[in-house]
Formats: sequence, structure tokens, C-alpha cells
Amino acid sequence: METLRGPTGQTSPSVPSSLSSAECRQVVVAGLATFALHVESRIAALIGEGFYTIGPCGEELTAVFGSLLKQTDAIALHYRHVSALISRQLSAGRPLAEIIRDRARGYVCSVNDPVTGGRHCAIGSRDNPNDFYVTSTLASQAPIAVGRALSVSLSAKANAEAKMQGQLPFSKRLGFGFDHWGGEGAKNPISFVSVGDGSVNNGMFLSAVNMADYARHRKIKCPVLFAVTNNEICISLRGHRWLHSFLDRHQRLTPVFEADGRDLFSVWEQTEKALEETRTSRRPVFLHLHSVPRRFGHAATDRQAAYLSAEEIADAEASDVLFGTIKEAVDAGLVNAQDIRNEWQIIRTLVRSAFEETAEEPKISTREELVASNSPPLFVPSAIKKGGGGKEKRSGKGRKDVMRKHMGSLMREAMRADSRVMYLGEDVRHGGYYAVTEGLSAEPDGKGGWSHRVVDFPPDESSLVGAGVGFAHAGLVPIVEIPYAKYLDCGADVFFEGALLHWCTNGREKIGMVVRLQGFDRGVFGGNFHTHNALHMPPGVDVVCYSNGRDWVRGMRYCLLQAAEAGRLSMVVDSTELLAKRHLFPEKGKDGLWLREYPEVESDTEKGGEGKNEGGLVGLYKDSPEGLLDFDTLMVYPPREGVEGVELEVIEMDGKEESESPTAVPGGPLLVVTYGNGVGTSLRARETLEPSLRASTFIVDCPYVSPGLLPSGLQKLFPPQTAASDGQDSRVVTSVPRGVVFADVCKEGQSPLMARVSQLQQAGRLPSAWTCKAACGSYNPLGRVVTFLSDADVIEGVGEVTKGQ
Ligand SMILES: Cc1ncc(C[n+]2csc(CCOP(=O)(O)OP(=O)(O)O)c2C)c(N)n1
Repeated sequence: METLRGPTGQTSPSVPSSLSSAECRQVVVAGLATFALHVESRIAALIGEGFYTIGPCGEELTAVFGSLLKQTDAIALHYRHVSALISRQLSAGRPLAEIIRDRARGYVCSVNDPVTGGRHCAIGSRDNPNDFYVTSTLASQAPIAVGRALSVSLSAKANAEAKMQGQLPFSKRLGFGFDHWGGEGAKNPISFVSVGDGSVNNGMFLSAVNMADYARHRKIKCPVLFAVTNNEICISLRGHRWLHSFLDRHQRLTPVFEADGRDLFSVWEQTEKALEETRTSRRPVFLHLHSVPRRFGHAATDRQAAYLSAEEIADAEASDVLFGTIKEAVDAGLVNAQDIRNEWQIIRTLVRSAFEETAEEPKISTREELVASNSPPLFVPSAIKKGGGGKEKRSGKGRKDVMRKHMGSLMREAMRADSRVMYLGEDVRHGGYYAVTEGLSAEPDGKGGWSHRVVDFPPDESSLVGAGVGFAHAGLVPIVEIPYAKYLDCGADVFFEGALLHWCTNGREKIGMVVRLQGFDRGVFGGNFHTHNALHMPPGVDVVCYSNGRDWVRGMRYCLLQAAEAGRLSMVVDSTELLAKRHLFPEKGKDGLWLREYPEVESDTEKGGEGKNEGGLVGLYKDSPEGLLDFDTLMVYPPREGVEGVELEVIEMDGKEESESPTAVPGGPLLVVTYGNGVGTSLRARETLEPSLRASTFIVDCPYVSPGLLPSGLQKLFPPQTAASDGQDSRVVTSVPRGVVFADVCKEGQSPLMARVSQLQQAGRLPSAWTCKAACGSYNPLGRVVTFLSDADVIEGVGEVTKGQ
């Protein structure tokens, strides 16, 4: 077996041949700037002008990473590795004064901070799309970095296919200014990610390393370099040389390069070798900088004296990496001592004036600007912009079938239209859970042509979701299937990281991806540990839950367009019960009421145009208003005299159907607002109501469940109470509802419809008679539906709101 590591503590005996004077000087300058910024950040905090003091003091030689990485490599840096970024920016030709000013903006939380716009102090940049943002949640950058590494060859292939189809390259689609990660111009790019030694214990890191090792084992290309700086301390917890033991065991699988983190020549030489190994082998590699001192504690607020002896503190303080580096460089004749002294004076002045200047800059002051940056603006397809109708309509009615068959057909349709669309999951190649993806990997010719686009991952949701985010960074449009809702809990951290990236980066990073969360509600199989009647709905994610196959197809098209054209992240939640549902009242016979026609759309080529698909998904869907279901639209099921054996008529409440004659209901209508399989439950409940109630009950399907946006359909349905009494702005319902039942399939206390209640109430739109019936606030026993929202719950809700009327 190959042994790539030298004995611990070994330093390079001589100057590495590739280290020039200019390069040495750049490392020293980046280190000095890092040190000066750190000192000034503490002064700023003391006088109340700075808000972040975590010290990159001891890690100055990570500047070498920035010097040796290519600009086309992707980086995601540990919070202490500031000098790596400074050096990288110097390599890109940015003036030092600008770099310093921008970093000072981070410390003082100025709105002009190019990384976060004043949201946090973090490493990243505005100029290079390959500098990825890293949050303060330890190691959460690691699974995403592995995802980026896995995406390189796929993205190159998909880009080539897109080009052959005459589509724009990915980078231009989402408006990135540079060649995007893994895109054209990048020769053998690698994904670089760095952490501290304590972070190695975090599940996110272990998950990332496992995925990278797994790829190596399967001979799948995964050019990721994990760099770890080891200061043998994790805030106050000592390292106990655990990292050495971890890497010793790891070396069997992955090459480990080691350098003394205080020694420039050693760090330069080993970093160069580690990069070369990653670039040429296209496999994961470790780089370990040991013996890094941690000077001046973890942060300004750290009480070092509570856990370190006075001697240890003094030792760390005396262990000045910069001083040693400069001495080594001067002795080797690489830099001139006086030059460096002068440089230090300049840097100190630049840093001081940068803080003085930027502390005066405005800070974030309104909630609105923060909320507005949760996710990129919606992409509005041209037909929806025009209000639909007219000759743009190109959708037709296809075969009637169950939801799961339509889902599979939609996947085929989208993947055929756009080479960027990838389907990632667990067990998805053979057909997946409930056979939704059956036959997909064998497409387009039945011979396995899409086996690289329908990808199975091991059952680790952190690396699966991380891969999705990494693929999205490469310009691909991943659909990430989570087999059962409960499993998203295991990948939740990466999911939340993805959700906040647009916000954190002030709109710079976009995650165009769709999570397909399988198994929500009434999945009797597996009890609570598969289906747990709760949803993660962080700001920045559009969560939708459709009630039938036709709506699912139209809604999923819309979500895919949002991912591909706007870079928005959405989550489409399926109800297991609905996947194969055919009948609404099976106890009465085979009514076929839940079979729906496939909403066909006509592609540009089929339309007989010039044979050139103008742009994948957008070319196929943009002019098909009837083929899409946007986030504002509600589906209303008006009262009928019995639904048995009759296809339910659906009225869209999105304003397009204004010509529909309003349905007058004496005494005012009763609304049941619901989503997902709550729609079928509510329709069943309505059938058992007494005739007068039945005749006035509208079932309202509101598939968009995230709290952020109040769908305009709901606003129309619930006009402001005063306006409604003037007869304003009503559509289907002509008078104020006499009562509303919110029938929620999520569990009590976590029900998204309660957020709607509060939004409507605050806007003065909620009538006084309302109730919310949710799934039971407990856990689901195996094989029983007793905890789910039931017909009886809805009936009880109707009784509550009509009592005494
Ligand atoms: C997931 C998570 N757990 C805990 C923390 C709190 N925390 C912040 S910094 C830090 C120390 C991390 O140690 P290490 O990775 O060695 O970094 P360094 O010593 O370079 O600061 C900890 C535990 C966190 N930010 N994220």
C-alpha cells in the first residue's frame, strides 16, 4: 500500500522548488492582513462596532491553499481560514485594500459586505462563483463539497448534451458571470473543503468522508480534498491526538498528506502534492496541517483561563506562525526583512482605516429586505405573465391513470426535454418506492441510457441531500427523492443549509433543486418511522403537497421551472395513500374518481417549429398555462348533488376563470381548506353532511403550504371583510363564508394551515367562525390510521363552525 505521509512533525529541509519569491511574499502578505484584521476585529467589538471575533490566529499559513488552488476549483473554507481566501483573491488580481475593506465589512456587519450583505461575518466572495459560502454550523459544508466533486463529470456530460440540443450553457442560464463550477473553462477542477480538527467528529463530516470513500470504492470520480487544520482544541475540549488516530485508520482508504502547520515550506510542499494527487487521481484525499497553535483563544468572549493553564496560554501566544514564517523566508532569501516591515505598516494602516470607514456604513434595518432575500424571485412563464388563454394554450388531455404512473411519465418528459434534470435517491434505479421511477434509468432507448442520470445513493440522507445541493451548484437540476418523510430528519442539517444559502449570500448562491419527499400521511406501512405527519418548512423553500396525479404533474413542472430558471428550492410532498388511489368511495364500488387525465403539453419540435428546442424545460412548458399549476392557484371542488361515479369538476381560483358564473349559496358558503390527501378525506366527509350543509360546502385544495407566501388564490377566496360586504373582489364565492374548517393532514402543533389562519386573521380576512382540525398530536402506530386526519374530524369541524347558526 502506498504511504504518502511523512513522520509527524517533519518539516521540509529546503525551499520547495515551486515556491518563488513572489509567491512567498503573497503568503506573508495574506497572513499579515489576516492577523491585522483579527486584532482590529477585537478592538471593534470592544467599542461596540464589531460583532465577530473568532480568531484566525495560528492558521495564517492556510494562505498557501489560496495560492495553490486554481480559480476554477471550488472552495468551502473553515471559518478560521481567512488567509486562504485573501491569498486566493490576491492571486485573482484583486487589490489588497479592497480585500481588506470587504472583510472589515463582514466584521462590522455592513450592508456592503459582498459575502452576506450584512447578515453574518463569513468567508466567501462576490467575484468568483467557485468560492462557496460556509455557515457557522460545523462541517455542514462537507457533504455539499462532496456533492460538487461528484457532479463534475456529470455536469460536463449534461452540458455537452445541452449544447448538442442547441441550449444555452448552464452558467448563462442562472445569470452567473463566470464559468460556473465544473463548467466550460475548468480543466480537471477539484472540490476543496476545509475544517478544524474538532469538526471532524461531526456527523456531517463523517457522512461526507464516507460518501467520498464509497465513491472511491465504487470507482466513481470524486475529486475532493479534505483539508484539516489541527490545533488540538475544540473551543475548550482538548484534541487528545484523536485526529491522528482518525487519519491513521483512514489512510487505508484515502491518501493522507501531512505538514507542520507552522512551517511554510512543509505546508507548501504537502499542499502541492495533495492537490496534484486529487487533480490527477480524481479521488478523495486528506491534507492534515498539524501543530497549529491557537493564539488568543477561540474568540474574544472565550474564557481561556477557565480551561488552560497560564503556561499553556503563554506558550500559544509565543508560538507566532507569522514570525517564524517571515524568519524562514528571510533566511532563505525569498523576501527582504525591510520590505516586509514596510508592508506591515501599510497593512496596519489599511486595516484601521477600513474599519473606521466601514463601521459608518449602513446596517440591515428592515425585516422586509431579509424576507425578500429568502429565495430568488419566481420565474414567471410567459403564458402565465400574459394571463393565459389564447393561442398559447397547448395542453391536451392524455391517458387516465393513477398518480404514481403520471409521476413516472412526468419524470420521463422532463428528463427528455432537459439534459440537466437528474434523479437522485435510494433504490430509485430499479423503480423506487411504489414503482414511481420504474423503467426510468433504462430510458431514453430502453437500454440504460439514463443510468448516469437516475442515481442510487447509500441510505445516508446527509450525503444524498448534499449531493443535490452540490449538483445544483454545478448547474444541474436535481430531483432528490427522500424515500420516507421521517428520513429527511437525518439529512435535515444539509437541507436547512440549502434553504438558507440564498438568504445568507444576499442572493448570490442559488439552489435550483426539487426535493421529492415521499410518504407523507396515511402511509400505514412503517408507522411513525416512515410517515410522521410533520414537515420541515424553513424560509427559502417552497413546500407543496398535491392531491391527485394531474395536479402533481402540473405542479411538479412548475417547481422544475423554478429550479431551472430561477434557482429556487422546492419540496414536493407526496401522500403514500394517493399514489395508487383509484376510487374515492371504494366501499360503494369502483367509482374511478381519483384517476386523472395526464395533462399533455406539446414540445417545440412536436409543434412543428424549427426543430430547435429553445431551452429544455422552459421551451417545453413556458407557453402552456394549462399544463402548469403555480403556487398561487387553488383548486376548488364546488358542492354537487353526490359525487358518486362523476368526475369531480374543478374550478381554478387563480383569476383566469373570471368568466365562471359565481355560485350563489344562500346563507353563505362553508369552506373546508385543505391539501394533499386531506382533499379526498374532506370530499368523503362532505358526502355524509346533511343536505343543506352539503349543498353549501366548498372543498378548497391549497397545495402551497409554506408559510412565507399567502397564495393569491386564498386572498381572493378570503377578501378583506369590509371589501367583501361591498361585493368587491369575489370570484366563486359571492358572500363572506359563514364558516371555515382548516383540515390539516399534518399533526397538531405543526400544522401549516394554522399559519394560514394567523395570516388571514392579521389581514382582517378571516370570518369569525373557523376551526382547525389537524392530525393527532402524537406518533403513528404501525398498521393503524387512528392518528391521521379522518372524515369524522372534518365533520366535527363543520359541526363546530355551524353550531348555533
Ligand atoms: C454543529 C455545531 N456544533 C457546535 C458548534 C459550536 N462550535 C463553534 S466553533 C467550535 C469549535 C470547533 O473546533 P474545530 O473544528 O477544531 O475548529 P477550530 O479549533 O479551528 O475553531 C464549536 C464546537 C457549532 N458551531 N456547530
